[in-house]
Amino acid sequence: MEGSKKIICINDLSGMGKCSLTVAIPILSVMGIQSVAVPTAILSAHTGFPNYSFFDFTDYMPDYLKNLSKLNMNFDMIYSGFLGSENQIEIVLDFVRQNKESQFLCDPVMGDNGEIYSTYTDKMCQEMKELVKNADIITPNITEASILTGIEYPGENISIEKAKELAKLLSSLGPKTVILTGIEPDEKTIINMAYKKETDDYIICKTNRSRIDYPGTGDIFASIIAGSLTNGEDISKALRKASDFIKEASDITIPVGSPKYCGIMFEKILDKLKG
Ligand code: PXL
Repeated sequence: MEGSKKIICINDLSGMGKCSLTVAIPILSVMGIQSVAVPTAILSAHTGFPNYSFFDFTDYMPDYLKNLSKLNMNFDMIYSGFLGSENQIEIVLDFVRQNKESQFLCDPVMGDNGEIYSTYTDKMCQEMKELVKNADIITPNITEASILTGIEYPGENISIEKAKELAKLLSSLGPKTVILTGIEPDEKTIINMAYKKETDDYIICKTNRSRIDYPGTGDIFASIIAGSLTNGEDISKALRKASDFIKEASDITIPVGSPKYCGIMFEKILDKLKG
């Protein structure tokens, strides 16, 4: 009756940079899903650019979410990404608790390459753990996995055995499915791995690594996973789709020589996500 499937996308809107809402919206649309955008902050460009403006949307979020709820629509999934303040994480947590019938995919965007983002405080890390506890699916990289579990950052080039331990440890925090991203067992390979608590099984998706890692690819990855799972595809198919898409878009971007912060030219191959 309500038409297409719907995913609530809680993320920032960055004008330049191909990340967050500006990738989630086109990706979900081409996958036949309506994205219901909930901005967390509005930036002229993401924070990796030489300069940017930043408008924190936290104060507007409770009223925004209250009004969305009053519409009595059925939202298939809530998908959260970049969150900018303690208060914002609490607002998202409340919303998730009030909408238990929707799947919750939490991409705990907190850091990269062993570094926590400068906007993150200790209190925000605690709040993020609480959010993760309430998630059905999480998609951390190894930096985020180490922050969430409290283990020392082991670097990206961990063994598959170590990655399996880490994924299982993360699932003990609450989520039924953990997708650990960006495992680099050697220079040429990138592995995205899923652990399903219910069946105690691991799905390993290996891809040839691109020469350059671009910002925003984590958001593209999580958006494709959200769309694919909402469309009823299994985790193995979702992982393959997301990993291959990012590899292909990175490979067409590298020869162009654009600054890394401009992200990957995913628009050129968006149609591959159809059907
Ligand atoms: O996930 C990438 C991202 C999203 N949102 C903002 C960012 C970045 C990466 O730097 O700055 C605001």
